[in-house]
Amino acid sequence: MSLNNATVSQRIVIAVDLDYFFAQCEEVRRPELKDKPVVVCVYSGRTDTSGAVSTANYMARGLGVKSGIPIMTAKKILVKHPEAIFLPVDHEYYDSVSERVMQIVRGTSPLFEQVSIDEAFVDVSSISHSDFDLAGNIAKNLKKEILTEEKLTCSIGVGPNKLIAKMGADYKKPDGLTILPPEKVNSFLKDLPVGKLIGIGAKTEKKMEALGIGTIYDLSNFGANVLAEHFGKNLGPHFKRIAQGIDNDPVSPRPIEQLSRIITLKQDANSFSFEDQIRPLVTDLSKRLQALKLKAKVIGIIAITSELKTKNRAKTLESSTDSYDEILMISRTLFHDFFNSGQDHETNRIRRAGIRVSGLEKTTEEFRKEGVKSEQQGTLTNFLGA
Ligand code: DCP
Ligand code: CA
Ligand code: CA
Repeated sequence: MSLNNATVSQRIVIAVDLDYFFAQCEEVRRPELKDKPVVVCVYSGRTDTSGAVSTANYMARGLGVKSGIPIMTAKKILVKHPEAIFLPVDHEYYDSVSERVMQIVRGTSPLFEQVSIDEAFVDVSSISHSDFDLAGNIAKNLKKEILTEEKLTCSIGVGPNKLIAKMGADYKKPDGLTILPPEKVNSFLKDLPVGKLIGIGAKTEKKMEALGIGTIYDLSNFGANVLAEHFGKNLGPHFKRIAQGIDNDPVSPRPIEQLSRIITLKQDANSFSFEDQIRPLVTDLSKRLQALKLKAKVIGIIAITSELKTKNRAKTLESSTDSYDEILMISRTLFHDFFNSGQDHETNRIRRAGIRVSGLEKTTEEFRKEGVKSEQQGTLTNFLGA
């Protein structure tokens, strides 16, 4: 009986996507950017303006700047806005912000799946008792926590599966919250253009248009055979299913592979003179490891030179650790070796320094707990089967 209830109970998934992520990160560390158009760029290095726009804040977007356009085009669009700010991407910094945000999101439930630097799903079926109102409150609290802790806004969708949750998150941006219980899914999808379906890109959208398919509703009613003819026997029916809002892909937690912290030094250094600045990173990492009940087998340092080249050094340990003292000691050795190894000290002058722990393993205590859990599950299954 209870097994039956469990299988028919409503699945509820939350999709979180951070707003204009790289550009918002830049606004967080320099709040004076907030009322200016901000364009984050991937400079290819050939000329001062060659390269593409990574992302832009909503003010720049309002003026026509989009991800992927050439930097030159963005400069032309913003020519009458001398206050506009163009910045190079700073992946290490966005990674560290992302990691902290993901830690908050994971706090909602361990049934958590990170899908990109700024995006994650959480299956909240169990913690919301399959109640969409409760799930909506969980989403609101999560938005509040990300804003309080990291000063970042995000958009969240709550739906009966990953597809609908993700479409809900995309629906209203920035700072949106769209709650789509099953009874609202059809009316939500119906009038949207097919291009809004996750997995239908511009090319497919064009092909569909040629077949007379404009809206998601059109697609949901289109003959499965004709779709299979045009898009293949797997993709055709898949498109029809997603147009009906059907998606059975579970939220699948993935193990964390590494954690890192990085800072910009108060001044560029060519020796390990900045230990005081490194200690808080080590504290932070050691606390994170302990909170996650993980230990690191590999300790590494990240050194970003004055010319913005990233260099890494790492040491593999005999036995994994989460200890502040040990991580600090190894980092110290690695930094000393790094500075002493350079034939020419100038090339080892660094601007930013960081620590990375990887080869993460569960602590034995966690293994033991998991063992107990699977034994209990085994017992439960045996009991139900009997
Ligand atoms: N990104 C990139 N180049 C692209 C698209 C994205 O470098 N063509 C990077 C920058 C984005 C980040 O990935 O900040 C996340 O991508 P999103 O598609 O989620 O876009 P944003 O977060 O920037 O904006 P939105 O508010 O629309 O989510
Ligand atoms: Ca985003
Ligand atoms: Ca995203």
